[in-house]
Amino acid sequence: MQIYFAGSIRGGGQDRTVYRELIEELGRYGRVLTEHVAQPQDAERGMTDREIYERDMAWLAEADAVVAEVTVPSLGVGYELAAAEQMGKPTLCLFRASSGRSLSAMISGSSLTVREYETVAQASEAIRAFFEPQGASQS
Ligand code: 6K6
Repeated sequence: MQIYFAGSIRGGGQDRTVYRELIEELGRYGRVLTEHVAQPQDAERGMTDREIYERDMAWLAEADAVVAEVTVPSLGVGYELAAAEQMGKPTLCLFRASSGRSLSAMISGSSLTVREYETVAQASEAIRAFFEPQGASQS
């Protein structure tokens, strides 16, 4: 399972710690192609914007599933989500309502799966339900 994680970079990096925790959780279900989203200073080293775009779109095309943290609004994440929807990728959007922000209707009104969470434990449960829809009751 190859997982494309999307989260705001130039849109604002204030949720980077949350991204790191979500990426760690996603690692239980497959290989996360975009771990750099939590460490963008490493990602940008020596790469032009064109190279970043082409690499990320190639990874998106390769991915079996997409998980996006959408609390901090980001043009890049919105673009990736639209592309993922066009490509028919199973996609989960995670949103923290306690942020006081309103999620764009272009995301909440789309056919993408959107789940609200407050704690990382709740996000982990939403991720589990996304990857194991039959329920992991056989513990
Ligand atoms: C790093 C720091 C400032 O600019 C960068 C550029 N580096 C990027 N490296 C990797 N992926 C990127 C980069 N910029 C954007 N992306 C992709 O777009 C990621 O996959 C994110 O999910 C998304 C973030 O978009 P913005 O618009 O918030 O940057």
